[in-house]
Amino acid sequence: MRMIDPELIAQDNLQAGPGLEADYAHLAAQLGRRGTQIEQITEAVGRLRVGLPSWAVGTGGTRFGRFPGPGEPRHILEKLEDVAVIHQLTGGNPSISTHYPWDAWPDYREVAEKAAGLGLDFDAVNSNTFQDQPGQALSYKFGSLSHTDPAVRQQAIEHNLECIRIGQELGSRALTVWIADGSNYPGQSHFARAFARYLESLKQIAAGLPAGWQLFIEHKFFEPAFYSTVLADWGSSYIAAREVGEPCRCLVDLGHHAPSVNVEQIVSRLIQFGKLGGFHFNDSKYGDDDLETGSLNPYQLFLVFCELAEAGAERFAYMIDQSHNITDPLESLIFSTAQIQRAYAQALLVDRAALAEAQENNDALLATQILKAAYQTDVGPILATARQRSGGAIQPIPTYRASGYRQQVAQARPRDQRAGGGTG
Ligand SMILES: [Mn+2]
Repeated sequence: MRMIDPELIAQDNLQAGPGLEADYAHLAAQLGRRGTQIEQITEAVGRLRVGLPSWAVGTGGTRFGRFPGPGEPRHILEKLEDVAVIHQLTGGNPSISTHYPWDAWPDYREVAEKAAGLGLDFDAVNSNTFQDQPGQALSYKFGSLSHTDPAVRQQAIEHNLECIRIGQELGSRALTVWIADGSNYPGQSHFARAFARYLESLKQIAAGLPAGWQLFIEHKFFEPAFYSTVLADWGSSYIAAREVGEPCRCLVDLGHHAPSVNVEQIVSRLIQFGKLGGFHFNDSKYGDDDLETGSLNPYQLFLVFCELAEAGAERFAYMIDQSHNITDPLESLIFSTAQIQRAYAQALLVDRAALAEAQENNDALLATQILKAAYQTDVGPILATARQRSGGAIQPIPTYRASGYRQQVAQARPRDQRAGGGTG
């Protein structure tokens, strides 16, 4: 089932095609003179899978308020439709990451069948122990997996095991655990004892993983706890992943570090010691702003991809984790997907032999110029060609707007104030 008329995409591509062909040929010649085969880059971009979270297709919000947009999906089946539209246009977003209990549904076979019919599969399942649900026996006000009360910890562990069971029905192969546990005041929490309780809980969750599954953990340095968080930084995350063992890997969310932290170096460390699991992409200026990836700091995104590309980027799991407050979420996700693909293509253009030589010779200026030469190449024709070859749109946002999809779903989906999202 296709959500946007393929004829519209074909017509738009027919208009934009001749210009793209000329631009692509020009870029191919330019890269050829540098010894780079454009086709290898285009194929690699076409293979990159960028997962979308179910919570990002609704309007997010801030702690001050939320301004719902028209036609927001009201449940998981409608979220699948929105993700399918994005994938149809980009060719790069074949999977969805679901979240429980937000995406709870009476029959998960129905969800799996709907996804299969739309050509989608399931990324990591996400648990939620950062808020209390109606009817929940014990509260997470003072923590979940690291709570002082073993009964609260057990409840949080069982919720994660339930998420794994749902994931098995859907065909997921990973569980992502983000905890909000931490403290607001010095002295409130014993750092070591809280971390020990967290590790013990995590080991029990890992023991419940089916064969071949991964357990992703995601650090965050503050919020909602404002003095300390249990899994504050990449070092804590690495230690936890090592303690828990083989299936456990670290996720890096770009917004979960203090401003100016060298995220690309963190990525390098985690790769070097075998514990990078993947990414949550977004962008920020101040904190966990969850703005569109690459909207503020595309050079950082490029530098991150330089590390990923060197290690073989296709080994890792990628997902966008954003909150869209004033835009059409589908447009924001299309935009971010292209930014991610752009950073990857640019990173593949780095002359690695020349860079290694400059590094060995301590030629600082040449080394940084080599990176700039790749970053300053306009790889737009590569991205558009990869999209077109996958059946997507050369210009996905104009085609999306022309399709009238948002107007259609605004009619079909009466407003529900409860829908939406936003997580760590
Ligand atoms: Mn995240």
